[in-house]
Amino acid sequence: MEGEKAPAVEVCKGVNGLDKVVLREARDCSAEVYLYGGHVTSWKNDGEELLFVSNKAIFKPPKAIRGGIPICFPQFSNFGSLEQHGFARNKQWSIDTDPPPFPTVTSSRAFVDLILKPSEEDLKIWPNSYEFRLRVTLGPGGDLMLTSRIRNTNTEGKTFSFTFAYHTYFFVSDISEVRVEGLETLDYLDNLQERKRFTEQGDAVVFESEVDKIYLSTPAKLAILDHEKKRTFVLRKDGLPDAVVWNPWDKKAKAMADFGDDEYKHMVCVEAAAIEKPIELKPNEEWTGRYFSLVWSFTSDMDHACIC
Ligand code: TA6
Repeated sequence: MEGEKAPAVEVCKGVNGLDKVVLREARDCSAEVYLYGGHVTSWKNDGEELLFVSNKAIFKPPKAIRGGIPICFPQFSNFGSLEQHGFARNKQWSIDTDPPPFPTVTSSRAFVDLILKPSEEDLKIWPNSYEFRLRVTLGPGGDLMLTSRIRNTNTEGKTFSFTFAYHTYFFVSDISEVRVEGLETLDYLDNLQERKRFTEQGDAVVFESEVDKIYLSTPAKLAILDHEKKRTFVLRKDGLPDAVVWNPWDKKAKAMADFGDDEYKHMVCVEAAAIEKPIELKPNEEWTGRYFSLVWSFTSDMDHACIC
């Protein structure tokens, strides 16, 4: 391999021998996706990690990997009778060798198509036939895009509905220096107050204690400012009207076995989601949920991002 350029797409073994796909682009940009959970666990620009994965994360089914981008499907949190956050994040996905044409033309070579379909066992838990296609693309500029296409393949005319989230864990330098912008004046459900509905009063979401909020009908663009690192994550989402903001803070951190006591200081979850209005699909209908993020550095005299 000496001197040879690393391939744009490489299937290899990861933690505990689990299959993963490594995507590479110029400028030392890369991403890693585990087939277990269809789970992105790394996204780097200029060799620097941008996603948080706990040092105590468990890479062993059936436990979901703590960090990266778990996919919540067909249920977000406990919005239903299934296990917390549904089952897609603890299922074995496979590489989709024959995906249907992709809606948008991509200039990137660094992408992978994964697919999840229910087994006979799964149908006993959630009696719906579906095809869940996930494309993970690492753009030439280091941006990361996840595109989910979920098709109802029920034969006996049955409609199904689901809720969904890309439960992204961003790596931040110091949570007390972080602001999430784009959610001001919006209504949210507070998971710490029996999901009572409130309106965001602040001009940004900041963190001084545990936060667990579901923002409703948000703009398609949001931003996460990490002042200490002088960088901004710009998120764009399609087909995902809501956004969840979560930081467990100290007590919840201590209560999670697969999370370090102080790790809450270095992560924030900002999740593109569809929760308030479940997605309903008739047989043969398909839903697309796209999530895109890029990162850029801002100069010290800027006190907020322009997410125009
Ligand atoms: O997205 C926020 C949230 O729903 C929180 O309520 C918290 O439970 C978090 O997800 C983590 O959930 P997990 O099942 O991964 O421990």
